[in-house]
Amino acid sequence: MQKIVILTGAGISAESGLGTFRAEGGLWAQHKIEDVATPEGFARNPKLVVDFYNARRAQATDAAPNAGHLALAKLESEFAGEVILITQNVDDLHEKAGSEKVMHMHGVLAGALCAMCDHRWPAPLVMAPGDRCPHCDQPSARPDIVWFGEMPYDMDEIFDHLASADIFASVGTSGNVYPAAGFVAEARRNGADTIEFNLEPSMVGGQFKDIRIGPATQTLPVWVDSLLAG
Ligand code: BJW
Repeated sequence: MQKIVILTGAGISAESGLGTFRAEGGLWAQHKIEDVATPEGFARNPKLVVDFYNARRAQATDAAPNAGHLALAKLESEFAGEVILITQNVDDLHEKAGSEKVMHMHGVLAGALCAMCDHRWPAPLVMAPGDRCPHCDQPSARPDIVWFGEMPYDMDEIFDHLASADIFASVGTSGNVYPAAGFVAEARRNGADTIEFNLEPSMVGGQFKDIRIGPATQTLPVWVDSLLAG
């Protein structure tokens, strides 16, 4: 049975109106990474960080999946082999499109995490600094987001999938952030065919066997239809 492992990044949600990070005018042009995407930034100014994620949670709640998300959901439901979807995105547009098994390696906007006991629970639409953990009752709730210097989720499972992938596809990610940027090398080492979908070659674009340049809403449906046609 063929196994396809797909990694998505902010680019797949761009055409749904959610901002990417490193584009001109993107999220990192508006906010300093070290202020809003590190545990140290959260310790310094929890309100700034909680407000940043409250705003993004509200925006994601209103967003709808696009043809790229829908194509990947169709692949999962119709492909005769196995499809593994790993996303760096914290929005839920893959789920809204109908994908059933999504690994959110950088966490989810819809989640809260206790900084004391690691308990995880559904976040309210608006979190506040000092919200209490329902498990240990400490005022230590934070967004369930993987910040720089923290270990992404599901890494053992992800590396197992990369070791047995026949095809590895990367969609809409700049290849700036590890460990995700290293997945193509890992998949290649294990013999997978590799393909990148992006508006331009990413930082690790040279490592892919094939590159499809263009908006994911256009390139993904074509690729999925060709895979389903056998
Ligand atoms: C389109 C499109 C369209 C636009 N169609 N395409 C030195 C060397 C190596 C590593 C390190 C190092 N120093 C530190 C590190 C580790 C660090 C790291 O990588 N730092 C780099 C800056 C160098 N990484 C970590 O700390 C990670 N943890 C870790 O490494 O733990 C230890 C470990 C060891 C061994 C194994 C495993 C782990 C944690 C990283 C956490 C990242 N968190 C963030 C923020 C939280 C989530 C959130 O707020 O949403 O995650 S950062 C941010 O970047 C976010 C994203 O998920 C991530 C990736 O961004 P992405 O998705 O690639 O977006 P962009 O904007 O960069 O790119 C968009 C792309 O789409 C572009 O290419 C466009 O062209 C394209 N595009 N429209 C198709 N329509």
